[in-house]
Amino acid sequence: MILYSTSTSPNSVPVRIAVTYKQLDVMFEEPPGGMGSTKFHAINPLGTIPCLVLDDGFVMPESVAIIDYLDEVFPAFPLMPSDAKARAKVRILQRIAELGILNQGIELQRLFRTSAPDSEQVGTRLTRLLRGIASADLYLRPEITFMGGGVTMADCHLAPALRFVQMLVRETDVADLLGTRPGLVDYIERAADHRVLGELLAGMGAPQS
Ligand SMILES: N[C@@H](CCC(=O)N[C@@H](CS)C(=O)NCC(=O)O)C(=O)O
Repeated sequence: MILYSTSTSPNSVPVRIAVTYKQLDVMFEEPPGGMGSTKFHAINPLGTIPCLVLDDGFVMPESVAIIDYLDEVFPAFPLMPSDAKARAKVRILQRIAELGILNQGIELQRLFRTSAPDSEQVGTRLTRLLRGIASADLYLRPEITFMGGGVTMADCHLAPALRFVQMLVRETDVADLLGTRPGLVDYIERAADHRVLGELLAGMGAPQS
């Protein structure tokens, strides 16, 4: 299998975490010709990374679908708990991290990188991001993360999403969005020391100093 991805892409890192933690035989490759290239679009018409290409040639985009697939097909080092309610808790945290934190953070970064960011749009994204952060704080429980034992699907998305927020805070003059959330700060600091999570978070870039 080939995983088209990069070490700095916050949507790719969740899948790289899953692959590394589960010790799978997957090659990490950058998109041939670069992200927007015709060559890569011929492989994945969505044009997005991560994108897993199976040995039979099937092309699988979307980080959540890829991680789900890998965890189902390769059961060793499971990313999901066996209890149904615990699984629901993991999925909630994963979705909050992806949709409520990372996606909002990426849009905010895009706005800040324009010459004159639209303040209304910035306000909307910031509000959504703060809601995502508050929700993650609410739903974070050690037992559904690496802190309770093995890495879970929640960690795959939450750790990179929080690292992305730390980097966003560093590169913009936005307030320290995690500063009032000691539980989340503790989580990301411990993740940075974790054997698998730490290495892949380091590849994304340095945290807020
Ligand atoms: N929902 C997708 C998002 C993928 C995504 O947007 N990836 C970014 C890189 S971090 C990308 O490929 N951007 C290029 C584009 O959208 O054309 C996932 O989780 O895989």
